[in-house]
Amino acid sequence: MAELVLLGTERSHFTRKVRLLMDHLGLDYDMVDIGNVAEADQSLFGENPLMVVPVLRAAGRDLYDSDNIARWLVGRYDPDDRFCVLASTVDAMNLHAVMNGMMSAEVKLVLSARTGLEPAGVPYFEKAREVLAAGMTWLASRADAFTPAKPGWKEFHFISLWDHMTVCDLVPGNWPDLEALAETLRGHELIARSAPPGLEAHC
Ligand SMILES: N[C@@H](CCC(=O)N[C@@H](CS)C(=O)NCC(=O)O)C(=O)O
Repeated sequence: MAELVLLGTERSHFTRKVRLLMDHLGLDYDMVDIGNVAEADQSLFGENPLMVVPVLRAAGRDLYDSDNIARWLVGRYDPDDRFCVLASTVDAMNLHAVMNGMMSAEVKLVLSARTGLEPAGVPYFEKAREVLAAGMTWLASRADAFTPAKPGWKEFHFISLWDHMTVCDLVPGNWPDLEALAETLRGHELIARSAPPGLEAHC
């Protein structure tokens, strides 16, 4: 086993943003696919009491939460923060907050359906769909904030969100600027490498 072990799944968007960072940092790591993230078995998640992935196993410790993991990796392996993980402008922080929130809204919709709770028509889940639509409008109006020719943390975050929404058929409507952004990002070999299973069928 490598010194760094990432617990996650091939489809998990929160895991993918960390994988993209690790791949771009050139880190040697093993990925352990934990299977169904809807399981209520804490031992699957490196004993993370929140029972979510990703979890990074490093130096004998388990580290929880994608953003914590990214910050830890930068502190240890990339002091110059080449991929702008630590960007702290209001615009950068809002961008990440919105993308994280959209990813969480997706998790609600996907896992409710997976665990037998049909989301259609339930106001709580309808709000999650509204969040995806409003978030998409918000992101589309800021498409020029992304630099697809030189991907960094915000582009890793965006493609993780977008590809997952695509695979899960959750993209509300047409977003030409964001689709073009995603296409350019997918053209980078290091990004294409971690594409979620099933994406080919949509592209
Ligand atoms: N804030 C967490 C969110 C992680 C998360 O929600 N992961 C999803 C998979 S993409 C999960 O494991 N969900 C299981 C559940 O909600 O029961 C992070 O950034 O790591």
